[in-house]
Formats: sequence, C-alpha cells, structure tokens
Amino acid sequence: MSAANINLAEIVAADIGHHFHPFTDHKAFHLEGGPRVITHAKGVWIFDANGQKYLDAMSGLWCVNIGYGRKELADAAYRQMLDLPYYNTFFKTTTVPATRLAESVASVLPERFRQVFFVNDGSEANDTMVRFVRHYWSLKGKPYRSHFIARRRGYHGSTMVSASLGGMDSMHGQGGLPLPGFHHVLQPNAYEFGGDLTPDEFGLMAAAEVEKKILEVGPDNVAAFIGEPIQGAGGVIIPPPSYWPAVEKICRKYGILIVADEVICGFGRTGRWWGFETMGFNPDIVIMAKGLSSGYQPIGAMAVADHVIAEFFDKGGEFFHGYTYSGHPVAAAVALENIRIMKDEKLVEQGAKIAPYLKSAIAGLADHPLVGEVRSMGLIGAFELVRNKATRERFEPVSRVGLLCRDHCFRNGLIMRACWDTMVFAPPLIIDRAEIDHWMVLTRKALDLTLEDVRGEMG
Ligand code: PXG
Repeated sequence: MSAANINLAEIVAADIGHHFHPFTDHKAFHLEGGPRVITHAKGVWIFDANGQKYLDAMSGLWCVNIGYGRKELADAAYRQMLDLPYYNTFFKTTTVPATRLAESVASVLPERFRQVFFVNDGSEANDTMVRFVRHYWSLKGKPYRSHFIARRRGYHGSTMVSASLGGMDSMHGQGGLPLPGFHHVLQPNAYEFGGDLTPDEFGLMAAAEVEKKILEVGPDNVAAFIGEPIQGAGGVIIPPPSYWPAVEKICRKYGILIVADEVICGFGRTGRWWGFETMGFNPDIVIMAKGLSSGYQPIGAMAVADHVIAEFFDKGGEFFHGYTYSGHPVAAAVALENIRIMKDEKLVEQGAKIAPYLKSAIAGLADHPLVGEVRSMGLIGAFELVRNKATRERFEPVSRVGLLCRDHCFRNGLIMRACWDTMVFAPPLIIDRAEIDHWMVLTRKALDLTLEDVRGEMG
C-alpha cells in the first residue's frame, strides 16, 4: 500500500489502541506518539507513511537478503495459494513445494546434510532442535546428556527454550529463565574482553571457557554446544579465526554435538552460503530461518547431518513433534523461489564481491572521535561507540549513546540497529557501491550529530 492510500492519524491511533508490539517499552512508545508506519519498499529502500525514504542497512531484521520488491516471490505465493493454499506434512503426506524446498536446502548445504525439518521461524527451529537432540541422546542410551552450552549475549529466539539457549540477561529477567539445563559462557568478543591478548590468543582463551563449562557440567551430561558463527543481536561479534576450530576440537573430544545457529549468518550473509564455512567449522545440526525466504514468508528449518539422523530414524519410532504450518506450501514455494534466484543470480557471490568495498568504506569511519572499532565480515558488521578510543571506555549509562546515534540515523533516512553502544548493520546482499557511498554519508552525519550531543563527556 502506498503512503497516499492510508489515513496515518487513524492507523497510529489504532496501533496505540490495540497493537501490543514485540520488544517495545509501551509506556514510552505511547508517550512518544506511537509507531513509524512503513508502507512499501524496493531494493535496499523502505518508505514510511510520511513519504520518507530510508536506506535499510538492517535488511528488515537481518532477513531480506535478496532485497525488497522481487515480484517473482509474490508470483510464487499467488500461484501456490490458487493451487493449494494449505496442506500439512504430517502423517506421511507432503506438498510439492515442501518436498522441493527440503531438496533445495540440502543442495546448498554440505553433502552430509540431507534431512530438513520445517518450522515457522528461528525460535521454533531451536526449540525443535532441543527436543530432537535430547531424544537423540535418549535413543543412544544416554538420557542424562541433556544440557546445552551457549554463549552470553547469544540470541536464539524468544520462546521459553530458545530464550534459555540465548544469553540475554534482559530476557532471562522475565518469565523465570533460563530453564534448567542451559548454560552460558564468555562470548568471543575481543574488543570487550581481549585486553592485550592477540586476537588468536583471545580466541583460544574464549574456547577454553567452553571446555571449562563442559567440565563443570560434567562432559557426559552435555548434549550440545550451540553458537551463531558470528553473533548478530549480541552486537555482531566476529570471533578471532582461532575460536571456532578450537571449539570444534573441544566438542569432538567430549562427543558433544555442535549446532550452528545460521538464522542470521546463513544464506550469504558472511560472504559464503553458511557462516560455518566462513568461520571454519563443521556442525552436526544447522538452524536456519530469515534468509531462507529473505523474510518474504515466515519459515525456518533444522537440517541434520547423516551420522546423527541415521540412528534416529532407525531406532526412534515416531518423533512426536511438528507444527500445523511445518513446511507450509505458500512459505515453502516462496523460499524455493528465493533460493532459485539466489543461485541463478549468484547473489551470495555478488554480496561477497561488494563486501571489500563496504569494509573499506566503514574503515573510513574509524577516524571519527566516537568510533572505537569498525569490523565486518561479508555483509554483516558493526562499529563501537566509545568515550575514549585509547582506553575503550564507554559512555554511561550503557545504551544511551547507541540510541542517540540510532535515532539520528532514523531522522536522516538510515536504518541501523544499536545493540547497547554497538551500531550494527546487515544490508541486503544486492546493495551497490552508490548505495554504500550514500549510507556512509548518512552514517557520518549521524555520528557528528551524536558527537554534538555528548561532546562535553568525551574522555
Ligand atoms: N537465532 C538467531 C541467531 C537469531 O538472530 C533467532 C534465532 C530467532 O528467530 P525468530 O525467527 O524466531 O525471531 C534469531 C532472531 C534484533 C533481533 O534485535 C534479532 C532477531 C530477532 C528479533 C530481533 O537484533 N533474531
């Protein structure tokens, strides 16, 4: 719907009146006048009901990898809705798009991943994974292998189990989380915790924390280690190259399964199809959502390697798990078309090709007085806002300056997220040089305006 066709005041009033939003402080939201209403989008651009245009350097919520406005995806949904809007995949039934999508997902994974379980989003994929892994260990006669190790500030979703896997203190503070059996270790954030260590020394130190936790929980009680290859919502934490291979070695030593949460990193975000390829490790289970359909439809999946699934199929009987919309035909048809376009147009390669240009563009921000570090991998990255670049000292209270900067971005037609005082970005893979240039002009402007706000506090 274009901006011309809506009554903005009415929508805002109805939203405040009735819409209970996710991840929103409603009291502040209502006092500040309600929502920004997004009406349409094209390429890397979104438009609001006032006609303001924004460069979306977040791909929505890290998901519109293919870019906005691809008619082929709308056509795929339309055709599928006419043919068969719904049927389930329970009880020895399937639909053509669900089966074709399983095959297509397997075709972009390493060969050992041949089985794909469908869900509606990343949270459900992680819940599914926990039930699956616990049942797997039961079948192997080790029901006590039920504990999961994850990282602090990891993000794995919002359901009770996926938020327990996640390492967000704010989320654990609500609803009695984490549930028992979920443990968290240091995130491999060299800027925050690396001190004087070289990145590789720090990577090994952070990996050693995983081993420490395994020994604390008892190696025979640990079912799996889960991690985002690059932590997204935790502030785009790109681990040093030594980290993941060392974590893999430790997990193998104790027979612990490795789960790669590829919900953000998958589908080309890091410059290859999968984050585990970029970071150099070999998971047993892969969790995906977001980029699977480029956000055009809600769909997620869990892919399981042969050596794990074979015994499960052999001894497992019925897996009492599934969702009404597992493999929903419309979502599957859209995801299938999304992967087809990504393959045919070589969008993963295209993203990888523009990535060095982005890297050098953001390197140009490093001379700004507020910017403590810039980093990126493929088309995901971040920069740190600090009070003192030499000591890496932050502003007080935490998150204030990040929000100031984010709001200056918004007001000037740019969408980036603030994770505490880390500005993060993950643009569509189809972004071009001119758009990156424009983005950097807007970023510098937002940084300058933020600096004006806090000039008296600089260290
Ligand atoms: N795993 C990862 C790595 C994620 O980033 C999920 C699982 C859960 O997916 P669903 O589809 O259930 O949301 C995510 C989601 C943010 C933000 O503020 C990030 C996500 C979701 C909402 C907000 O950066 N990531």
